Amino acid sequence: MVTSENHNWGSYSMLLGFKYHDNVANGRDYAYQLITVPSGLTTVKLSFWYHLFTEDSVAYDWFAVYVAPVGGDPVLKFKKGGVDYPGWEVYGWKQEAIDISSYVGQSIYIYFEVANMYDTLFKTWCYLDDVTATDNWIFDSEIGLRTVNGRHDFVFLWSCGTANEAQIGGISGTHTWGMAASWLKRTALSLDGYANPDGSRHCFIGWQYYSKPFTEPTGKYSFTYRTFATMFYYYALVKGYTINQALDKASINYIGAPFNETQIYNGYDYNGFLSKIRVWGDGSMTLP
Ligand SMILES: [Ca+2]
Ligand SMILES: [Ca+2]
Repeated sequence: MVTSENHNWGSYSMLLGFKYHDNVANGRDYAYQLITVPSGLTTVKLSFWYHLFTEDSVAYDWFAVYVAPVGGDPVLKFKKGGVDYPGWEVYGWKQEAIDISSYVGQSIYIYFEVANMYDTLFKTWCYLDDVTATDNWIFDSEIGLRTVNGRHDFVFLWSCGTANEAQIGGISGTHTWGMAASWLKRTALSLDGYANPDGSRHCFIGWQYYSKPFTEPTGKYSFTYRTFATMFYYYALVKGYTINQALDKASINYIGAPFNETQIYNGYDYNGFLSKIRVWGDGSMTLP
């Protein structure tokens, strides 16, 4: 069922399983979607967010995801079970991404399933939200494995969701999460490094929620946000301005107002999400 009682983004999610239905021994509640993975792509990932509730043990009930090529057998791609009997566990929302690059050029069924096995005791159900299949994924944790500690002092990611405050990230040994932590290998950053530069000589710029398309006009003449971003780099790298000065100069010339008077700094609503550029760390630094 579609429900508004628990969701990750937006107002709704899909509820699978036996929350409102009597338990069925060896019952499987499922939903599926046929998609075609376009040929010519190299890295394609299926991403989804799930929130699993279970009263049962890992051996008896689970949430699982299968991929089945048309005319082929389903292949188990993800499985998450409960806790040891007599557990009662509420997991938070979690994102999972499955590599489906091997299905490029094929049509596949994607199955999401909640299984209640063997008996009618102890219910299990799962909410599912934000299912997407996209190419050219870059994972924060994979970046963290490939970046050298102390090497990256400035990073600007013009991409959705790269600077949501709850996702500034963290570092645990070689494992990192969040784009800022994965690139800069640090999380102690001013959360408004434009208004309050922290003097750390480390700066991460990203987008909270939705980023502006490069092709979108800024409102000044026929300039687009591509021009703004390009000229930011020109002022920062060629002219030797500080990050803040380069943001302001590009903003005045190609958006029509200082950076802190623009909607990309102050935020604009997109699909109910306050979206904006976030400057974390030291906006007063200059780039070598
Ligand atoms: Ca939703
Ligand atoms: Ca059960």
